[in-house]
Amino acid sequence: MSIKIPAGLTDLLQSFTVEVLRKQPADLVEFAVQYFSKLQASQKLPFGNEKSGSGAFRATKAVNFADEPMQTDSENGGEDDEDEEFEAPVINRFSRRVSVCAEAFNPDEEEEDTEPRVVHPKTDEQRRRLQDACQDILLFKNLDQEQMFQLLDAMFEMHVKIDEHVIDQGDDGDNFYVIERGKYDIFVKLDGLQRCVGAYDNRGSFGELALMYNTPRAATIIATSNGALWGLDRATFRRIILKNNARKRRLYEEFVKSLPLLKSLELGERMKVVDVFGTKTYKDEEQIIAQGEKADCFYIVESGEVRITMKHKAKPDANGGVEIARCSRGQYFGELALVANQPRAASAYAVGIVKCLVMDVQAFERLLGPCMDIMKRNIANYEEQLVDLFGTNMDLSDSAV
Ligand code: 1OR
Ligand code: 1OR
Repeated sequence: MSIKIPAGLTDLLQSFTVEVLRKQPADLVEFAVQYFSKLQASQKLPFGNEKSGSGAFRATKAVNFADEPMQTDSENGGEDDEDEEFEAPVINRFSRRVSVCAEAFNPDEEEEDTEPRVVHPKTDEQRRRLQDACQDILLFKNLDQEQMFQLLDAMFEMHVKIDEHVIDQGDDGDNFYVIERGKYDIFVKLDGLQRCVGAYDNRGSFGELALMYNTPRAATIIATSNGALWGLDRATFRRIILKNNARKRRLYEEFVKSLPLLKSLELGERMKVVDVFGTKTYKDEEQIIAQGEKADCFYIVESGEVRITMKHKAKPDANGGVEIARCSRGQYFGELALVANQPRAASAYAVGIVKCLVMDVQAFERLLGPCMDIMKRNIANYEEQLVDLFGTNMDLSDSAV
């Protein structure tokens, strides 16, 4: 008669034995009680599969990925200094490192998610760097905490050498990439010629399009310095991001249909806009844009009001700048610097709580070309208003004090 060994028992006992050998406790039974109690508690945590329970707590405190209210530490059980030395073994449901078949996934089906997870174990230091790199990734902004932890678990570190091709246009999409550091040029073949159409400078992400839409790579990405990236496999990306995109499309379909700015886009193109934006929430008086800074995002107000202020050479003593405009639901701002390729012409502040849809410059250029006429007409308007407000005929690039 064969005796069935329960799944996980060997790993559990091995990890416990390693801890005993490492710590050499005087009271083995007491140590075992502590060890397994903490293990049980750590498995209720999002990072329970990772090395250290305490590291996981710190990491969740440091970063606020989701815009929806996150669990507080007290809800999580709070930080416990006694956990400092605790090594939670890798034994739970995340521990198998396997790939899943992405193409079978249908984001619209709310079926129970039973696929095995991809996990690349990381040190606390790696996880901190990863969280920093992912903090501003717009595609990750609307994820819930559990989805975010699954993404972080699945990501893997890559070092890139100058001149390396990270992606080649026309290839199948394997990974999505988040930039930790380094510069990367974007090349697109236009009329048979390879042209540099943009660049990433130590921030941002790329490689989402082939994975989202099952298309060949739309651009070539070449490192112009040595760099570091975090990769995310196609299957995990599709399982989490496509599901989230389906939800976003349901939530935002009516809103984007109502936006005058997007009226030149077909419905399918508007939905692609929804796919790539992230939402950000700002507190009363929080600065959204700072005049004079380099620009890499475009904003549409979903709720609340945004105050635009400008400091100008013509009125140097206006404290904090002159209020020049307000934007409310459905209106946009932050386009001027992207269109004119110049620093921000004005500052933007939240009036009360404000929620914005935010799009990065690459998506702005890729998707909003057909909306450029409307934006350019508005920009011409700014120049006229500038004369009225500041009594000068300087152009907008003179605005920074
Ligand atoms: P991907 O999976 O197709 C190449 O692999 C990646 O380059 C792509 O995802 C985007 O993440 C990124 N057009 C297409 N892809 C771009 C572009 C882009 N910029 C970055 N990527 N355009 C440039 C906009 C500045 C439009 C060019 C006509
Ligand atoms: P940005 O990327 O330069 C600041 O970042 C944003 O403020 C800018 O894009 C516009 O979207 C927005 N002049 C310049 N920028 C303006 C103005 C404006 N109004 C809103 N923004 N004027 C006000 C016109 C009613 C004219 C200046 C006096």
